[in-house]
Amino acid sequence: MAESEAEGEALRAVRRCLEAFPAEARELSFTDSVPYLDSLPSPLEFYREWVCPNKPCIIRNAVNHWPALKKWTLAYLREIMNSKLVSVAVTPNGYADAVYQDWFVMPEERHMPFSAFLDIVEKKVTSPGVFYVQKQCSNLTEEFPELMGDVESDIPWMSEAVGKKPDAVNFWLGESAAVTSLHKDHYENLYCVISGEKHFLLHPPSDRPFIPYELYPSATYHIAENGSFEVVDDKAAEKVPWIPLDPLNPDLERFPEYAQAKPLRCTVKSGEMLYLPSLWFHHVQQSHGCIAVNYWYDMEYDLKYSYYQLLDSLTKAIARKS
Ligand SMILES: O=C(O)CCC(=O)C(=O)O
Repeated sequence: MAESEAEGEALRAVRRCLEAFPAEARELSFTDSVPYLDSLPSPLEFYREWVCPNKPCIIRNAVNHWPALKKWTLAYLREIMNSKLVSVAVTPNGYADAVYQDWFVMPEERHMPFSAFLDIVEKKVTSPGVFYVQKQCSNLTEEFPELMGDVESDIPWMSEAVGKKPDAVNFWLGESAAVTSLHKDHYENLYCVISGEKHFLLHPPSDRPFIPYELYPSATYHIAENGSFEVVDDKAAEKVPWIPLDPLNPDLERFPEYAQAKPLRCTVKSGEMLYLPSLWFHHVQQSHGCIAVNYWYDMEYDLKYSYYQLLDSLTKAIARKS
């Protein structure tokens, strides 16, 4: 066999393996829906049954003991936070950190009195754009320390299970039009809903061969004086690899491989906690005014991580050859 013929055959073999891999992984590890746990797990049990096999689950009544469950109405938050300045992500379309046209666009980060933000959420005033408190830099501890007494600074059984404290504790509150585009993180994520509902669409990391990435120049939304949004080039920033696909309305002509991917969907309700394992792709929607708190525990950079990196590299290499 000539060298190029042999290379072509090798390439096709790798492509076949990558196409078969997601179904094989799914059959071994995952059910068609996210399982529920009715009681809090012991740290060892949680590590063994969920973290180690990288499987999601929803824990019922996980945070019912938090005062936040009873106290955190919008009226209470208004009273406590009042006119304190907080960071709010503002976008024209509800998508912060997402592909728009041929850009990766980040939201305008507006510093505004919390009460003014609530006026918009409660529709007492109108303002152009979609508003979402979603700054993922431990904004609960950094910007909302007044609220920390109503939740916990970590999830004790998880801290024991993984042998560390969370890197970040985030607070999320926004309009129903605010959507988080499909992405993954290197965190073990415990996502707790205080009020309202969050709707997650999930893909295991093994679905990587079906999930497209492209490189985009980075930009930020800015609102002009007339209320219209412009996309401003972040000239100094490096290009960003991001997923151009909307899993709610996938463009299967452009991304035919995605037809083979099977998303898992789940809704997390007040008092429930989703364990979203590291490297799982997630797309998130919410009911209007939903309040949530999540804990990001850094993942272990172990062999599982290295295998994922290999899958990622092979998928990219094959995509370049298509
Ligand atoms: O709640 C959201 O909108 C997004 C949550 C998320 O992406 C995360 O916790 O990593």
